[in-house]
Amino acid sequence: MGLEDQLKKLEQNGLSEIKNSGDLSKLNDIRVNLLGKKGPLTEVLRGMRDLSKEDRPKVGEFANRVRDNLTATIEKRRTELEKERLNRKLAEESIDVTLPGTPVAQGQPHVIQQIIDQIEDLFLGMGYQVVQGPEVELDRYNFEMLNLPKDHPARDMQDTFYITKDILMRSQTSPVQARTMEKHDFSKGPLKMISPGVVYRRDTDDATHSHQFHQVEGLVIDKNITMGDLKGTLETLAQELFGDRFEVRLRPSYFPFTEPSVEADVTCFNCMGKGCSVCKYTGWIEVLGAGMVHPNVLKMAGVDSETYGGFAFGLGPDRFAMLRYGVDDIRNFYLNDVRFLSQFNKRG
Ligand code: 2U9
Repeated sequence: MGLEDQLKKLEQNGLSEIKNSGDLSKLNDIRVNLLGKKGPLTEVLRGMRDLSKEDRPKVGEFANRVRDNLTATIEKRRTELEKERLNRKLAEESIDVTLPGTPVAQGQPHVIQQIIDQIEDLFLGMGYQVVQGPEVELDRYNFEMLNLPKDHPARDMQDTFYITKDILMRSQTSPVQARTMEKHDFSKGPLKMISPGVVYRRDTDDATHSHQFHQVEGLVIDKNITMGDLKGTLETLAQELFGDRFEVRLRPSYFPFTEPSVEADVTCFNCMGKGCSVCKYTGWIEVLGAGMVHPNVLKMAGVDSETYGGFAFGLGPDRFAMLRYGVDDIRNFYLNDVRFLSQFNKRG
């Protein structure tokens, strides 16, 4: 068979192989087989050496046409196959947007944090700053500066986790107020702050005691602050947390850092003051402690107690949460059982 016939046969075979190739990798194999260095076309071209000078250009031209035709046909088939592959992919991967999605479990802030957030929002709205401080504290800020010197009997009121003689786990958030008051420049205006956070006491855990719980304390220092300001502030707080119909009643009490000191009761949410088992038939529920800041506390923080004075209060969000949701064991808040905690999902 002459070279031209060989080439024709090769072309025909090649074209039919290309036409029948079902996928891109097969097509590539065909290309390598037909046109590669070891392929039949190269082989035929090599045979051109034996042709006469006159025949060579003619056969050469013919061979080039065959190669170009095969190359162009392979390219055409490749485009077709790529299009087919894309169409198949689009059909397979089409998304039915009407199908229901996979539900994603949503978390929420811890129930105690939800109460703290609500208190923060209220006080931020009244121009207070929210200040946080260290949980590992110096005895000086936790006790001394709050009018509780080393020999003070009231230190027994709260057993404390000591780390060294001078360093302890804070037993209240008051040291944050003491630190802030010490730094505050009163010539620039009053100090209005709340300090939410975790505190620690050496209590044995039971239904109403936890060695770790939360406090939110508030402090206002300015000229001419009165007990009326304190009562109004506490009423605003009670109405924010419980509702408009709630009243506040102050009873005398004692704290080393305030004088006079008071305990604040709020109308019982269960019987609205009529008397029930929740409020032990008094119509009132004790919710926080407060008072006018003791002059010693002001002096120790370097504040002129003749010119400036103020009020402070402290409350326990754990107790608030127990009252609001009827939780009878404080330990539930610290066990991190999602079955318990997910009940307080604001998103419903
Ligand atoms: C400074 C001056 C005064 C903070 C106060 C209370 C009264 C109080 C307790 C209530 C329940 C804490 O959560 S609880 O255990 N607190 O009764 N706290 S006045 O007085 C301060 C704080 C800081 C510099």
